Amino acid sequence: MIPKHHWPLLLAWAGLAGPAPAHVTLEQPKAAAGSPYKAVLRVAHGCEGSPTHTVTVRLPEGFRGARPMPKAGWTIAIRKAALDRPYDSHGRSVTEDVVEVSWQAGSREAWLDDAWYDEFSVRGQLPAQAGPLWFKVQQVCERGRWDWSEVPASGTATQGLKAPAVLLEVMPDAGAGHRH
Ligand SMILES: [Cu+2]
Repeated sequence: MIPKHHWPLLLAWAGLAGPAPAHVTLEQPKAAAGSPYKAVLRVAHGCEGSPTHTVTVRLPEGFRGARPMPKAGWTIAIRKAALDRPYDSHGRSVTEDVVEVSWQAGSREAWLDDAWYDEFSVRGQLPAQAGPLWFKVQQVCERGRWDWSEVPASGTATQGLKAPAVLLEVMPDAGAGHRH
């Protein structure tokens, strides 16, 4: 028995011609505006057979207060930047925020083999406004790299893009507010 909420996904797969694009995907590609969200990025393969040792995510504007989840064997680096539009959190003005998170394998043993998949998680607060958010992911391998950074000129369809950025659809939420 397949859970009901998986049906649209199966239908989407059935409609694809040729091999399914695995790439880098989000475990939950839709979430409610104004809610906390754990972005679980799934890296499904390496670079033409080569293992992955570094994954860097550029967070979309509006994804606030990001906190990466540690991974055994990997070290985390965070890059912060000043915000064009500061915001309030718990009564304090936030003027800079995390804009990029990077995981780097600490040793060869931790490398992600091309035949395996792994997950990289970062939690944050979604904007109150609905709309598409794009996570741009750089995947560096022993040989070669992927820049999952292509965004369609309009709309959210990524068909035909060789290395699409990872789309999160932020859906309107009637009861939106600041939650934890
Ligand atoms: Cu792929």
